[in-house]
Amino acid sequence: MSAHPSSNTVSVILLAGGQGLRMGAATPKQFLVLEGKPMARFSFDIFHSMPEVDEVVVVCSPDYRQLFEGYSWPKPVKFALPGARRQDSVFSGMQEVSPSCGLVCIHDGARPFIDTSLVERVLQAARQYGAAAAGMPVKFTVKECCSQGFVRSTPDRSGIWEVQTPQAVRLDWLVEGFRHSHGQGITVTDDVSLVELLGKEVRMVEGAHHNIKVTVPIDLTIAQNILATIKQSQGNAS
Ligand code: 30A
Repeated sequence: MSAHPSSNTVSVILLAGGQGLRMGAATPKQFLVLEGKPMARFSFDIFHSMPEVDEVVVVCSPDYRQLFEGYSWPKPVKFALPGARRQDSVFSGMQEVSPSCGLVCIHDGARPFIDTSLVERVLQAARQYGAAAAGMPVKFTVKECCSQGFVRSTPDRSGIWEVQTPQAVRLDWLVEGFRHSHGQGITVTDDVSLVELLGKEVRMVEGAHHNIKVTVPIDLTIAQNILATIKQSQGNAS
């Protein structure tokens, strides 16, 4: 097995380029404020607290860079411009990562509730297997429907996982994946297909139910509840 990356260093690409249209708000969802802190700063701060992480590349509109500037962070912070599709934003962030990094860890800024242990487990799996993603086994029934909206089948959901972030991959695999997809003009439609296209295996790592992606207005209420619950359990532990 030659899945081991040549370098142990980790660059994080924090995706925070969304426009916020689905939330019906002027502020993009990843910058809505939770208990005084813009959402994308929750995961940003977690990455800065981890010795395994060497730098953070924030993919966001220049209008929001100030949320990450003017502080003395423990690690270098770089910026990249968002692209039209998610994969374009990942590609844009990839241009800024240190070429000597072994692993790239991609995280969605609208997922504020990661902890160091989840990031560590994803990084560890990516070190071992080359690519890894957080996810959860789906706990609901899934239906396959025809274009008119009638149920055609009920797929067996055992073995079906919902993908979350963080995801981590060897830089050389990510570069190769983009060379491959750009060369063939492919739009990858799901979160793992770029690396899968290369015929590489992606290891799933069990994430957490509270690792939600804030997408629609009700998610903000859910996020406030999760944050209160996390704080309560931290209070109990100390
Ligand atoms: Cl980070 C996308 C997309 O952004 C994408 O739409 N794909 C990928 O294969 C990766 C790399 C990766 C996959 C699985 C586990 C870790 C990293 C990323 N984004 N495919 C489509």
